[in-house]
Amino acid sequence: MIEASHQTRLSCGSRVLDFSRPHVMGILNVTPDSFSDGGQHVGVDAALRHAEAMVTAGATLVDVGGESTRPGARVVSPLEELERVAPVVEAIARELDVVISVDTSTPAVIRETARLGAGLINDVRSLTRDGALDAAADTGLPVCLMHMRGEPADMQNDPRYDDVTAEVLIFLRGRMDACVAAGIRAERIVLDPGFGFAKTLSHNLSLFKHMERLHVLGRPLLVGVSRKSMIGQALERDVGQRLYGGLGLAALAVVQGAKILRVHDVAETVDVVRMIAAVQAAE
Ligand code: 8Y4
Repeated sequence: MIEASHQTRLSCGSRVLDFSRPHVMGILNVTPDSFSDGGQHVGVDAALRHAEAMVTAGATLVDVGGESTRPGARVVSPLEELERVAPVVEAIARELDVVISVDTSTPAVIRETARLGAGLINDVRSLTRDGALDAAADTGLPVCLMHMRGEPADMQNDPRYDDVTAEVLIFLRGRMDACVAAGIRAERIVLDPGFGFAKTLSHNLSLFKHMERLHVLGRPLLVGVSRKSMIGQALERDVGQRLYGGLGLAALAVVQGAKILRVHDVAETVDVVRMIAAVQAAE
């Protein structure tokens, strides 16, 4: 296995992640129109209970998102996004021992959730919105930079690459440079290939196969493939039948040195991670 990075700890506000082992990040959607969770975690109480169940199952991060990135999803104003996410972040920070990741591209949400106890900014737009770099820099929190082209609404319109992994690498290096220029030190950055974002099935498979090339950037990798259409397309499975495919990919990602797995199915993924660790710890 390729060693991901020599740095083994990431400071996430009041908590620290130890990257001598991989971590499982549980997905917590707080969007009323979220297709996978059907909007059932809209209430703060329901969201908190779901977060608690994921922490009990072994998640060391929960990713709270209030804006759907699904093509055709309604545009959400910054205030509406904040009203969905903030009470959930506040409740989790008060009740649970977990790193709260906030899935947002919105400067006001970055600033306010950091104040309420967030530990990581997870931006599928890699801090490209006006004011997002400065907002993230001011929080002092780590950021996850993800590869995407265009916007969620149009990203799947005929995406083309000569060498998808090389182009993702160049993009991520560029966003790292932009972060460093804005005062976000490289030590605060997590990188993500962005599976399913502006990529065909062949792009996703090739990028997955060659993911280890991204270790040249020297930062921990986050991988999000849980229930995604790349599994559906490769196996011809509806969204409810993608667990085993996703667990296979989770194992492959860990073997390739990924340090955070963003998943819906926390308990199952934690078993995969622990099983790999048991083998790797053997003589
Ligand atoms: C079924 C379930 C089908 C989920 C599609 C989906 C990533 C991410 C998303 C990712 C990081 C999603 C917020 C898309 N994906 N953040 N966010 N990396 N860092 N789709 O891969 O889960 S949302």
